[in-house]
Amino acid sequence: MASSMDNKITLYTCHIVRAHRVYIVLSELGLPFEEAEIDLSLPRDPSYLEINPRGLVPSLKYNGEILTESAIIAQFLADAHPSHLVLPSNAPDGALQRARIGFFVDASISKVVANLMAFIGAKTDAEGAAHIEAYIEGVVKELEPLLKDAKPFFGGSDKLTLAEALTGSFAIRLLALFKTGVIPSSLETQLKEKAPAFYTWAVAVSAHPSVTGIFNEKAVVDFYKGQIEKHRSPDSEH
Ligand SMILES: N[C@@H](CCC(=O)N[C@@H](CS)C(=O)NCC(=O)O)C(=O)O
Repeated sequence: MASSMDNKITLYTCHIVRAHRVYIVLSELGLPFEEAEIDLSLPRDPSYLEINPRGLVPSLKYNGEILTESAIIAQFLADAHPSHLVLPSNAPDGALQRARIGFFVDASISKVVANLMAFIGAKTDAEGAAHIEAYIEGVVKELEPLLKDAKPFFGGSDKLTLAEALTGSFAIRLLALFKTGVIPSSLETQLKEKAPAFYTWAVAVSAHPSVTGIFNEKAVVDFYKGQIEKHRSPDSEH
């Protein structure tokens, strides 16, 4: 087991949704780290491209080793520092818990979050409304059954798990977008009615200090508002 005393951690970041995953894990593990802010509005500096040739954030330097891809970084930290986030794979039920978390995260991103992103990128309000319908269907079919035993977190846990670390940054954005009317409030009403376990889970996740820690609601809401306006504009090339 790695000790936080031995490890120097630098997170290359810009406080966006994917990097937010790594903050949640670092916060839950109580690991000290340094931040290196990457300005995504500028071309990437060659020194950053040496760290991450794709030029994306987040990246992590851990004892001199570079890791990229938010889910891989989160999993690595959880594996290197065993905790309540996830059982070791060789513990009783460890492999099974990891498979369950993996399926939940995959379904969240590919069947649910993908529809929210499509809503944001839609060219017309009608197209946007169809993606919201698909979002609700995705939650009801894919996630609601997996959250029936949440207490309030995945798998009956009273602490955040790796499932929340990898999806909480999306949940808190969803709730912020309801609250501020960027997403039609009918989505919230429908989720409460059709997917109460998901809704209750999303509220609990979004209130957790490890999830709220770096979250700047105004910046996030302004960003998505701007994206929606840009895509819906008649001059949009997208
Ligand atoms: N699959 C990558 C995606 C990372 C990613 O797309 N990051 C975005 C910010 S959310 C980025 O760096 N964008 C900069 C660019 O595309 O130039 C991960 O999960 O780490």
